[in-house]
Amino acid sequence: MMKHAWDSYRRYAWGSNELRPVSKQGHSSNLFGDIKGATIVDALDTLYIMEMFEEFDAATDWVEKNLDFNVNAEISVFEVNIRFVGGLLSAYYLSGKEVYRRKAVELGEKLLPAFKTPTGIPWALLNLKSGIGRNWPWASGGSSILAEYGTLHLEFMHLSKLSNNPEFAQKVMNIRKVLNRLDKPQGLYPNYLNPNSGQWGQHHVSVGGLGDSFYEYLLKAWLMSDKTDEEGKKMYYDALQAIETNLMRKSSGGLTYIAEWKGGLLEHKMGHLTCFAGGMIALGADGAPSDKTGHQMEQAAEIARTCHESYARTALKLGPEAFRFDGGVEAIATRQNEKYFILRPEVIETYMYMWRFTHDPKYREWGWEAVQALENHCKVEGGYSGVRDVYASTPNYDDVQQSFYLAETLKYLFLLFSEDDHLPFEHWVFNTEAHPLPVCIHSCGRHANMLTC
Ligand code: DMJ
Repeated sequence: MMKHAWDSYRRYAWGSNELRPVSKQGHSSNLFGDIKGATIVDALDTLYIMEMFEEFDAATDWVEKNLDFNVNAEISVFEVNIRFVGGLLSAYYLSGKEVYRRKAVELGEKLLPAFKTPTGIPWALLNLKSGIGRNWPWASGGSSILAEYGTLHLEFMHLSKLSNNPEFAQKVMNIRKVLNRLDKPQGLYPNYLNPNSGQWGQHHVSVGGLGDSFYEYLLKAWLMSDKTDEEGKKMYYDALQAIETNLMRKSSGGLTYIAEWKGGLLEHKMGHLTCFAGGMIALGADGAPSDKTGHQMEQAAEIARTCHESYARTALKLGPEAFRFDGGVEAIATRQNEKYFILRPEVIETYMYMWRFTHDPKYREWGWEAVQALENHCKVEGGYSGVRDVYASTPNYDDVQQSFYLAETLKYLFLLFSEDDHLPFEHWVFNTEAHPLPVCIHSCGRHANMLTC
């Protein structure tokens, strides 16, 4: 699958950000401004892990000659960080090639002006040439987004380590300081925070879009620090407790789901993005306070089951973007604009974590069902495409092969069917784009054929 996705990109869209697999041409979203090659950088570590070294070398050659951050264009700080900085860091730690360290630090430095706000909470958007930032025009009261400013921590800690420049780490530690000074409604973190006033915007809370990877990075910051970052640990387990109390519910049919919270009212909807939480809760269960390990493993397994149901209840056996638990339905999308599937990884990601922690064969069976569905309904001659309606009996292609399909979906599938000592969790944490970063950032050295700690 990786070979087909990569060869198709190489043949039809080399150097573009993404591939249009049906029309067989390049595709670029405005998330990356004029930066090019998102698929190449996002796929580097997957190629390496799958031992596709010829392809990895071609990608390295492209990065050396063509990857250029001197662009007069606005980028998404979050997307560029998780895909480009994260991808370059992993490529460096896996291969030891200096070019990746240099490019990661160069790009990190270009992102620093985003933090020039009265609170130090970064802007969502940044012009890489002028250093002028702003927020998404649609965000409540000019706010920055929790899942965006809260998903820089892992990469920025490594940037400080690799550059000997403490500024990166200071910037992300300050974000925590701002958050810890604020009152949290019911212990929850609203998705919107104004970077000028340091006050929350609308009280919307989500473990899916706009919130998701903030929670993931609290847990992983603690794990990546070799369990020395007590602040990250506390923030994660406190937040998870508030989520359990206020957002987690069980349907009458017995499916556990995580709803969205709007000023105290629940919207009984769960996004595909939220399905990553099964893996996150499993990953954190071992360190859970007050004998909650078993309870959290059960929650993780229940979320995995619910997300599997969201796939099983469709015609194509692929999950919708969001599914509901109201109006007489369970784990089914009811709105036309929530029926699409864009090759997202979160459900397979959760299967992979659950497999590693339980070795229950059902997780590999569910992963294999997803492989077959991808092969039957998303594979086209020119790569893999998302589909517009998972309930329609034949696929209507969206004609985009997302870069995260190569970075995440295919990597998590590969790891689901690999031995546990392949990137073991004691030594590696995955950033939110599935780029592995070594644990123990205090002293990274070269070990076996990989840079680790
Ligand atoms: C990826 O870019 C990351 O996983 C992010 O955290 C959420 N969205 C996509 C995949 O769905």
